[in-house]
Amino acid sequence: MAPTDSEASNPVLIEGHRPVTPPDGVATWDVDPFDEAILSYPRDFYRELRAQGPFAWIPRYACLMCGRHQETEEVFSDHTRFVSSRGVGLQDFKLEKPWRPPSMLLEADPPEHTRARKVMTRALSPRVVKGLREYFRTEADKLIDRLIDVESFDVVTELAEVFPTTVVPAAIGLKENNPEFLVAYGAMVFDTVGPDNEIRRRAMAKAPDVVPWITQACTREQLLDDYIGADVHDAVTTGELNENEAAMLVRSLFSAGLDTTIAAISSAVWCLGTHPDAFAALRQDQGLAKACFEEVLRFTSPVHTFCRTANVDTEVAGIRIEADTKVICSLAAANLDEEKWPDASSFKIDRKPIGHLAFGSGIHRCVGQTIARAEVEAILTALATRVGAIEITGPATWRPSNAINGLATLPVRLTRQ
Ligand code: OVM
Repeated sequence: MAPTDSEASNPVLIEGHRPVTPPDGVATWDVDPFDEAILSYPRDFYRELRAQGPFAWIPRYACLMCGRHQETEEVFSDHTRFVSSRGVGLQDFKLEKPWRPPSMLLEADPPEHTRARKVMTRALSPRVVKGLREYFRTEADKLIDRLIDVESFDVVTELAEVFPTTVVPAAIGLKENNPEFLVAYGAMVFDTVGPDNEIRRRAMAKAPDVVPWITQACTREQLLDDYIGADVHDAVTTGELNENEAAMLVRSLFSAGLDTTIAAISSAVWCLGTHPDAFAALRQDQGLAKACFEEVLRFTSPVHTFCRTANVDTEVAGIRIEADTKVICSLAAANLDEEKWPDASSFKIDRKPIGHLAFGSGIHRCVGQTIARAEVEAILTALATRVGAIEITGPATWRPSNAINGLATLPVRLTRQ
């Protein structure tokens, strides 16, 4: 049975079910964190958010928001007080119907989450990723070779989108790939974290075409034997999952595994293009690829925002948080917190920013991070070994998304070394 990702529904706010006044000691901040202008250039907003205190009250959405490292990590990692099963966007699944059947990983709590996570951890084990590394390296080398000495090309469409939408479906074993639909689906997943704004509606406009295709792509019949997708479906044979649940977990691979790495790869090229000395250091020592990616994650936060919902009356940093309160966690603001990272607004390739929140923290911490690392390190290594200079040839523009921080366009020229 396929997941019944049925018709998309817009959020319907049910009044009176959520605290509508700020807790004592929290400043009210009349701002829209999902405003396109803020999402396209968020750094000043992040600084103001941190300056508000541990939390700010956002009256427009009747939510708390945090962006200091300490409190963001506390909220994000405590799954007993701050649950995910009520959705990780502004919508409270207890009150409003989600646009798709909730993810068994992202939008779940223990014990359901634990059961799904166990299957996914096995399907994405170090042994599996080790087996993909050489394939990723070969594909990255081929792609970079093709792009070297091209007058100018767009990193987003010609490199960052091409690579994950080629190698990830291949690793999953998807029989009939459709990169355009996979990218469109990623936009739906992440833009529905936000309110019913233009950004969300634009992404959801493609749902009638894309959702049925994704639903089909997650079924056992569409997946080749002996690849990651079939490995997930093997959990049906062992009795750990039913068929519908296995398809839902494959859906998580498509949901979480593309938009995120597309943003990460384009941001990595942007970081190196704008910091030639960092690129020179990477060329000198390819061993820096790992550290470089960690700093790209901290500096750019491919997922900038997810929410949690307080399930009990509690307290964080001396602030009372009432049960049913949504907390918007700005992972990107936390990753730029000067209190945590000296000279936080500088990109330092050898910083080794242990404790960044780009992969989240706690029990939901990115289960695919080893595969993400293998992908990005393959691209960084290909650049370091083949390219002499990354020259940005036109304006870099950022794509306003309700949850992804990624470029819209990045024109560059790569010169052969
Ligand atoms: C999922 C999912 C979707 C988006 C992101 C994510 C970052 C997971 O459907 O399970 O993790």
